[in-house]
Amino acid sequence: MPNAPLFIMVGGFLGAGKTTTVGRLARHYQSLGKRVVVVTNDQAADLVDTHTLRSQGLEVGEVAGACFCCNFNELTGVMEKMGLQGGDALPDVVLAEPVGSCTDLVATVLRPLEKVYNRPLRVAPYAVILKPSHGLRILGNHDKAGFSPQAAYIFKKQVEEADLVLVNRVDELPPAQVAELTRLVNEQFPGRPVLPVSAGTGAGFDALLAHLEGGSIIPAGKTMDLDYDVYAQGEADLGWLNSQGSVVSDSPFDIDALAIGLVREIQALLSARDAETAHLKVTVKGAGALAVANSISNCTDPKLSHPTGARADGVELVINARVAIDPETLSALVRQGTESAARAVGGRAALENLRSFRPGRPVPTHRMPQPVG
Ligand SMILES: Nc1nc2c(ncn2[C@@H]2O[C@H](COP(=O)(O)OP(=O)(O)OP(=O)(O)O)[C@@H](O)[C@H]2O)c(=O)[nH]1
Ligand SMILES: [Mg+2]
Repeated sequence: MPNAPLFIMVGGFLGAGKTTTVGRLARHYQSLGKRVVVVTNDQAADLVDTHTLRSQGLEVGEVAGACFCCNFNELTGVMEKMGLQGGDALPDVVLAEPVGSCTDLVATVLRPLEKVYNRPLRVAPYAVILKPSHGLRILGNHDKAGFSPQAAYIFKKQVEEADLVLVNRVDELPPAQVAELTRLVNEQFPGRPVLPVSAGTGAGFDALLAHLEGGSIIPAGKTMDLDYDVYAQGEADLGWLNSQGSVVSDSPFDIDALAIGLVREIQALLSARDAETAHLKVTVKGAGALAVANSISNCTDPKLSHPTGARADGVELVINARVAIDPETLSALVRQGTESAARAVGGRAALENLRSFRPGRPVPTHRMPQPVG
């Protein structure tokens, strides 16, 4: 099937760098003249990731409301709607980003795509991004890893099922930490290539592309054991919040200042409660521009990942937060932080469609732990 679409799923924990990686891979394939579609995924609607990738000019479909594994038919449905089904619109590359608290994706998504889904696809080896800020603490078995042991179990299982492991953020990570993370993966999950990469700068991506296009790396017989009770508890330990909103003011304000202010204010309120952030991300859209700001842990400075330099007197917000805290408190803190960030730029905030919850137990559509025959 040399001409079949290449399906690349990039996994990794919340805030590991999946969207940044997918965006970079998409631009690479586009620069080769290929048609690329991206599929994003979340437990609820209003995804910062979809807005971020669309603002880069990419074709993006969304599976919202459940993870790929629990909503397999929606994944294939979205791919078909986006033109996987033959004809002139056949894409060359499908890039898929799963929910960052999901695992067992080889058995529930990649093998069913090869076996059950009745269309030709070349499924690339499964690359999982290791998030350094939590990886050092979780794989290093530190006392204060930030998350419950059950959430840490998911983090480790994600690495275990990888065909190759990407140590991300090498642009800012001291070489000793890159070496330590590589050592921890080699010791605990031997046999997987470990690539140092930077989704931010593209360092290491030539090697990544060579692996992705080079076929399966770990023998297909590999099957991962997974305790779904622990997995479900680990997901439920995270509070999940997706919201839209707006900020208006009598005079134009700096939309980058609002984006980073939102993340800083909410992050400070969460840190004061000792609630570990897995990923807090916001988009602020106004004057035809989209600012994006993120925080990926309580020990990492919030970052304006897409500055715009734009000013506006009215903007739309999307806020996605995944934090080790109960959903009710998370809602209250996000409201409080949003109001004070809006005041700081001379504006007034309103949040709409705010949904906060604990993710439910994963019940995969298919589970194929056996090797594809
Ligand atoms: N310095 C640096 N920052 C990075 C790198 N990769 C990602 N980031 C930043 O890390 C944050 C999270 O990146 P995302 O790509 O959104 O992470 P994700 O895995 O898609 O997050 P979720 O979808 O929420 O699970 C953003 O602020 C990115 O700009 C990198 O290689 N270097
Ligand atoms: Mg993402």
